[in-house]
Amino acid sequence: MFQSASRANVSRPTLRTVVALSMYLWLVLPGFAQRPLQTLLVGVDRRDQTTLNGDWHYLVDQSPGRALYTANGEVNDKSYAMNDHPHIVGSHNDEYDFSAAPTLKVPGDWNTQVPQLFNYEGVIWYQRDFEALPKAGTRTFLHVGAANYRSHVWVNQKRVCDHEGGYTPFDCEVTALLHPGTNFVVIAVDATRLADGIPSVGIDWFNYGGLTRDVSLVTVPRAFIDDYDVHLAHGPEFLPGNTELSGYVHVLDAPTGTAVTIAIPEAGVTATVKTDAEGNAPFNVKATNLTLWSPGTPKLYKVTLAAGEDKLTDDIGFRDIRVDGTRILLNGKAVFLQGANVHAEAPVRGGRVNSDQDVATIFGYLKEMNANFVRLAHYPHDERMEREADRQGIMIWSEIPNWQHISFDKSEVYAKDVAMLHEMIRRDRNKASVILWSVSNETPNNSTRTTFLTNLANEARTLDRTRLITSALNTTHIQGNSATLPDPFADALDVIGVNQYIGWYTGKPEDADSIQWALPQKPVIMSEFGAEAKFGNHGATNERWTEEQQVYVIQHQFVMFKNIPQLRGITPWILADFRSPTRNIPKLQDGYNRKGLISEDGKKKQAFTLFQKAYAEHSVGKPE
Ligand code: GCB
Repeated sequence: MFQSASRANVSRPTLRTVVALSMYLWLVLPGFAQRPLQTLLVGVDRRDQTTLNGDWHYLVDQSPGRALYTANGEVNDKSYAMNDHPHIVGSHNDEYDFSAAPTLKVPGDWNTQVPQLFNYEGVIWYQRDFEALPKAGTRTFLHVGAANYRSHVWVNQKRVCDHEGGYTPFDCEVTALLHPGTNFVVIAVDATRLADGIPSVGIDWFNYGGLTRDVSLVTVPRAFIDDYDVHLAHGPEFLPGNTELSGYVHVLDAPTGTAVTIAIPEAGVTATVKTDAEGNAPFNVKATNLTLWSPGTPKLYKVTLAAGEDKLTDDIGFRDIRVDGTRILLNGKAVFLQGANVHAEAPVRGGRVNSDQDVATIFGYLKEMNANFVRLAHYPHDERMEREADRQGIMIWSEIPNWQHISFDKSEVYAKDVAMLHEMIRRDRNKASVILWSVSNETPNNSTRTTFLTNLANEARTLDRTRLITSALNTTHIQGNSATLPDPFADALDVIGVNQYIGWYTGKPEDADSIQWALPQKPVIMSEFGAEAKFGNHGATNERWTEEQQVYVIQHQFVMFKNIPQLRGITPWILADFRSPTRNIPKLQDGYNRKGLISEDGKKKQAFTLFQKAYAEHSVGKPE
């Protein structure tokens, strides 16, 4: 999240400066959110890139980060980042040799590539050479899809950026540092969990470390399109037949008045607008014959944006999502979200999701299950997920990793959250599939948290007025057969997510049948529920860890759901069993959270079929 420098030749603002700036902007200028804190390229996968995926040499930085951090915790610029060749007189390096070091595949977590690194949560240094032929009049960025959790990047011995946050992309400008021929990049990735990190130290998923997503070089003209937003105009109400598209194209470092063209040939759109003094070119255009995006018709249009020497084409769908009372309306029609939670862990292969194949496996399951919705838990996933959802017509809940206990009392944590929110929204705001931005999961109900998250929800709203804001809450109060949600943070949300595990963590499965929920008059998604079962473990419905009991718990949840009038969607926890080091019951868990409808090796439990049938029959919830 924190890019302390995106330009190699610009002095690096300190973390404190960025934090102070965010806090200032948060307090003084609530509408500042239109522009990000630092350069972050949008639509990178739509540009010509030089991939840096493949084999990178690596060194494990022992105990922990001995080479990376100085005694007072600063990043050491004179360490392995120098990539000095050993044993050369004057190099003072008898300690390391990247060229002889083993390699890791990028993208990829280190944990599942090297057995000795399976539980490693410290610093690893990555290095690779690359060829460059810099062209006059262009700029080059090093793009990192995600690296967990903190990254420090050097190109040809100069630090080009630092970033905090394991699930969002960052770009470091390297233009001034490249020379024709062989160059090199060193990235130190630190997977250490931080009390003031997002997420914080205690998580119920696997803390995969490393350069977990694609890495590439992106070359653009001097003035270039770094950000854009093309969406169906979003007025106070949905107007059937509305074909007005609006948004902006931002051209970085363009002179005022630079012409920007927006062309959508299939929708009869060609428009030219001009940039303002900030490089921003807002637009409003009428399309003809627009087919709106929906799960039934996931129509995407080729949208070509051009400014000066820059040009790119994206595939964008247009749709309207809003709340009306307790209903969620997609293109003016009430929808019920039939989904599942998904962690970014590749079923069958194991490890962090990073390829088309991993994504195809997950979407194969969702489609087979008859889902129209997915909650991407608990952090932004690989961009391929949103691309595939756009193509396949699956709606998305996307979340930043404010998971349970976060240091809500610290302004620097708020600043990290704001940056992370920007990165998530900026990357995916042109994906029709994303309908919900979630700002948290299961946070404690106190005023510090409520103020923090309310501000964050408002920040998300300022950034993107065309989507709904949600959070998963578990601050329910269940007594006898009455259940309430006395959580003031619900007031800040458009859609309320409720996590509850009646029949597994609390009470008996049958308790659910008679529970009456008194919930705010807003749309509600039952965002987590379920029970653990080991695939192939059979027994009575009251026997824990059996597939039969998992089904039984869910069947009683279904009874309860019929009694929640404002229920507008469900996402069982979770599509597939996933690694969680805290789940340690031998033979049953063995390091896995077993609430999956599918085992980690792709075997479907009985509960999968239960959802598949219920979703085919639309029997769980009905739009009004
Ligand atoms: C939850 C959390 C989720 C856990 C799940 C569980 O409430 O949101 O991250 O994995 O429960 O299995 O306990």
